[in-house]
Amino acid sequence: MRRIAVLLVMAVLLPMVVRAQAQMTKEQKIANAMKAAPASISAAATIMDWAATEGGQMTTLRAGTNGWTCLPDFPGTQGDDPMCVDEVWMSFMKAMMSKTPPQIAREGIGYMIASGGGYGSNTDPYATKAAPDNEWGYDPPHVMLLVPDPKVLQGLPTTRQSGGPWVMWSATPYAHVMVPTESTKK
Ligand SMILES: [Cu+2]
Repeated sequence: MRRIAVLLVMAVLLPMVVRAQAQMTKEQKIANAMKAAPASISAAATIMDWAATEGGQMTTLRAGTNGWTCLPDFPGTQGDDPMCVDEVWMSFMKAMMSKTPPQIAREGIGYMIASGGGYGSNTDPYATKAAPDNEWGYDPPHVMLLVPDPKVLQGLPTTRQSGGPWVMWSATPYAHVMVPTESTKK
């Protein structure tokens, strides 16, 4: 999920991002985004592209019909982790990008099951690189869950080392459950 967060601080790296994105054609971005979820979901999903500039608008690469939205890999970061998310997750991501509290109306589901995975902080949604205290590490392909009441997350593991589902960014308004679909080791 950290991919979204990284977008916020990409302004400094923007020239690099633009160059990297230019390497993927529109068709390649759509194909990449669709790898994030089972084909039964991504086939009819709306495919959006990341905003070209910080604070800019995401653009629609392909309109969909099933309420799901897929986004391609964010090229400025290590790994290959496109995502497909439902409406609850889309609203959560917009809240993150604007640093406002998320309004989570019901349980939300997001898929990042493309092989490849990514790297990020398990404690800081806005971290862009490793720091001694931010649990930087490998996030395997996973399904992500949002819950309306964060209290129900209490007692769940909060680190990747559990090997199974864990709560990412547990001490923040952006806490969510990560459910690995492959080994958490890399
Ligand atoms: Cu994720």
